[in-house]
Amino acid sequence: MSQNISLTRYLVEQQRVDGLIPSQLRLLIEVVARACKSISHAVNKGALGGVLGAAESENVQGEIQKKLDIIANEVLIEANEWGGHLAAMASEEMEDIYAVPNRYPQGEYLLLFDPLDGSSNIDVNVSIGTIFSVLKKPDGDAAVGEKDFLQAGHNQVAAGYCVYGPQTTLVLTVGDGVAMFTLDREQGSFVLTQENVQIPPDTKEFAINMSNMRHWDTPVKRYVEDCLQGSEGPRGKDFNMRWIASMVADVHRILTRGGVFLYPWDKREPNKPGKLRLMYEANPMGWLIEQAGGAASTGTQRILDIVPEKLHERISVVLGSKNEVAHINSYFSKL
Ligand code: AHM
Ligand code: MG
Repeated sequence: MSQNISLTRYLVEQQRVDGLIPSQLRLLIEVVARACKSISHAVNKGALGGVLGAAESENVQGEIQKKLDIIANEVLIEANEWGGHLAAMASEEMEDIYAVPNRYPQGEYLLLFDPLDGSSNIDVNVSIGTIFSVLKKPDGDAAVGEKDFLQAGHNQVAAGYCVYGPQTTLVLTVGDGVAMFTLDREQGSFVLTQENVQIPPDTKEFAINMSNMRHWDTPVKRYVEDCLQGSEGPRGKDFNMRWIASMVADVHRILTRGGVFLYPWDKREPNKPGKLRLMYEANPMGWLIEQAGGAASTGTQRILDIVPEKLHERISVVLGSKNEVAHINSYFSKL
């Protein structure tokens, strides 16, 4: 693989040769990547940097924030607010949108992120990550507001994540397939390590938090029960299970070797459609998965077609290998 193509060169070529990325968007992606590099350094230092443990605060979702959640959120905001490429940002860690302050030029893009996904894994030295999604602010002179963000996922113009694991890897789509870049710490830059990522359409591996089984709805229960019966059951093959509890790491495995990931609606909080957030978790991951030839649904509907009603909307998520997602959807349609 071309060891010497940096993220910068890749983006310049996408802009110049393919005309896929306007310059503001290229700048935006580079700034997000720089912020991820800085978060990666903080993650790497761990206890030595005093970044582990809980902060004394809760986020809008009522979840206890970890110190690294807050640090990552601040890094992303500070990196992105002054460059002139953004109109506003939204984050899992902030109740309201963050409009770019008047002292800086306003750009035409909207950036959404989950600054540190998989927070429960921070203190135990397991892979975590940053997820991001980019939308265009709808035309019009009105000041930017939350309503500008409420667009279906198929309107995304860029999406990606950075996984902080044994390697730090940035995974990106601008609508022309999926590319992976590994952080070269000696060079200080992300280097292209895989292009045109393709997910195998069939799989024998599923990812779900099995401890919630008694809370699931019938279609999900039936699907998992059928998988567990392996070669003796209706699927006629043995399945393997993985659950990292960091969506970034589970999705990274699926992009690498296939599989399906499910975080379905369950009865614990029946009024919420699921645990994961639509706009900065399901949409960017759903688009990456589709761009790699996979599928992303709620069980009954394509995730990218959902028009959000609020910023922190939650959603049921089924994504991964195309034929397996279609098979899971069929359990829902049998109801
Ligand atoms: P977070 O954004 O607060 O870290 O929560 C999202 C995470 C996902 O990364 C992961 O798939 C899921 O929550 C794990 O949930 P559970 O603790 O039920 O296993
Ligand atoms: Mg998250």
